[in-house]
Amino acid sequence: MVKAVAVLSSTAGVSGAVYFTQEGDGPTTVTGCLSGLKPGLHGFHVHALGDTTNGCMSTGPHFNPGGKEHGAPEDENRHAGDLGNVTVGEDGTVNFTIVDTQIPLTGPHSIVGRAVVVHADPDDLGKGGHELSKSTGNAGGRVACG
Ligand SMILES: [Cu+2]
Ligand SMILES: [Zn+2]
Repeated sequence: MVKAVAVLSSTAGVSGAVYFTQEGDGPTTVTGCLSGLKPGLHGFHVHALGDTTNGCMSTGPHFNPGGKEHGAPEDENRHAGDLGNVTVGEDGTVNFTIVDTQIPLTGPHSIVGRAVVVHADPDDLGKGGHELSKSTGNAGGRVACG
């Protein structure tokens, strides 16, 4: 069992932590709790770089070792880092569990040492028709990362 954790920080009052576990070559389970977000959907991704020296902006684009387009977690054509959205409740908090096969914790495409980013707006999963849909899901600003 391999484990990793990301503690999120924010200049927008958002806080939380995200935990990753993977058994052997099996899927990775992601559990997290976030608070201080506005209710509704927020894009949630693994970005390529673990560099937060310039806040969330220095975490680079979505982790994309396969050179694919942005998509939904269930799509064949997606960035490895595309984990979709988290749904925040009226109290500004969310607890979630995501199980995904494209974010291993070991090997050449490991996500360890990268960054988790929570966005201001919903991720359109590549289907919004916006010029940014196929690269970022048009999910808006980066409100927390770690
Ligand atoms: Cu993102
Ligand atoms: Zn993406």
